[in-house]
Amino acid sequence: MRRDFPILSEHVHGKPLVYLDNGATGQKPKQVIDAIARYYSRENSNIHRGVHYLSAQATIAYENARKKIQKLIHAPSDSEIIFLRGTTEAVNLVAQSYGRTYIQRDDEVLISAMEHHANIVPWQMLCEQTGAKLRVIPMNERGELRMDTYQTMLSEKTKIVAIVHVSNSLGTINPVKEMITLAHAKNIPVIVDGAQAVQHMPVDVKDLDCDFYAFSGHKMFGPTGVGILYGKKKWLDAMPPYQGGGDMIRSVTFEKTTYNDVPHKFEAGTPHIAGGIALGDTVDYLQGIGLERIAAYEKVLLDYATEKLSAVSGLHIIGTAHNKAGVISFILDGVHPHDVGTMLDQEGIAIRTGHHCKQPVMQFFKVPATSLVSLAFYNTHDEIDTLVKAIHKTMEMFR
Ligand code: 7TS
Repeated sequence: MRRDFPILSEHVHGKPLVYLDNGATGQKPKQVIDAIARYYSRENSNIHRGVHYLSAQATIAYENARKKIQKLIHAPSDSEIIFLRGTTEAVNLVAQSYGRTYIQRDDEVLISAMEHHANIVPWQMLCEQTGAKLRVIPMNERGELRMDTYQTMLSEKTKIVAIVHVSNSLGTINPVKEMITLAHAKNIPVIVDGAQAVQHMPVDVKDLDCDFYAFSGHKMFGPTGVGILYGKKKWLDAMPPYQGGGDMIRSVTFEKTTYNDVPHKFEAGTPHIAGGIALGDTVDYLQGIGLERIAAYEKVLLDYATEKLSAVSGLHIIGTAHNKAGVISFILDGVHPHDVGTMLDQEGIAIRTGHHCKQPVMQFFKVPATSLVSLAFYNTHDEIDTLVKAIHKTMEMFR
């Protein structure tokens, strides 16, 4: 499978690339790269307009991709799949469209202590606009949400729960299904940030029963600039448009505009057509491998990496949840994470260093930053060995 990814044969600073920054973005298989080239070479045309051949072909391809994404996450209908720019735009859409309609002064929005900035700031903005309050579900020192406290925080004031499925900085897999059941018992809708989940494990929105589910194409080995919001039709029908423009209307006069049906009501303007189509090819690719298989392999690799890294004296892993995805955040005694990143880069190893768009998580663990390894199914045991060797070399340099 590694041969499907042209970039994995690249060299960096004369060393074979070891790409361990998959949380930031995934690499692209040639099937996806070819899909983009094919679209621009042979199919390029605007969609949902024009009766000419190319426009009809592009529309069919785009709508087929929507159906593939629907099937990937087991959504009941393709009208519940909205093409957007990514997770960030999906959360902003729900915060503004649902939030401005249903959330008022003194209501509460519940998020968790391990959210990415993309699932914090849009809610903070909404709270500033409406006078609602942002409340934060705490976590323990392993990086697991405090479920007992969560239950006590759910009240008639709570108007939405926004939680991350898999944490990008700790790797924690949250018990989202249980959290959704608890919220629904009080009629509270839930949005799940699935940016770090869909590429690593099977996701079934019907089984989870979430009201909204957001994810990004680029993190699942697809193109940048395209992502998905799944929303239950009952909510999408009830919510006002997020942006106005072409494609989202049924009729326009200067006096009154009527809106298109979902999902088009939320898709104003010309979308990232090539990206959407290629995201369909990405889904084909992932399903060709099988997400169960991916999850099982990544678990083996995570256990191996955890064991090897834990054995390095002076290395401390941050985030040790029982149920974890392939993410390892760590600090090295006496070496700033930025220096770790720079030293590893010299060895051809790409990791993330910094606060990972999760400053509150770093504040909780009282560290300014960490080094972060995030795995994908194309990573190997040999690559973990190369990483561990480079970390030893780094520690010797700074001794
Ligand atoms: N939610 C989570 C859990 C994420 O990890 C990210 C991006 C986002 C939302 C935002 O996604 P976007 O595609 O809209 O930008 N996470 C990371 C990361 O871990 N390193 O760089 C970006």
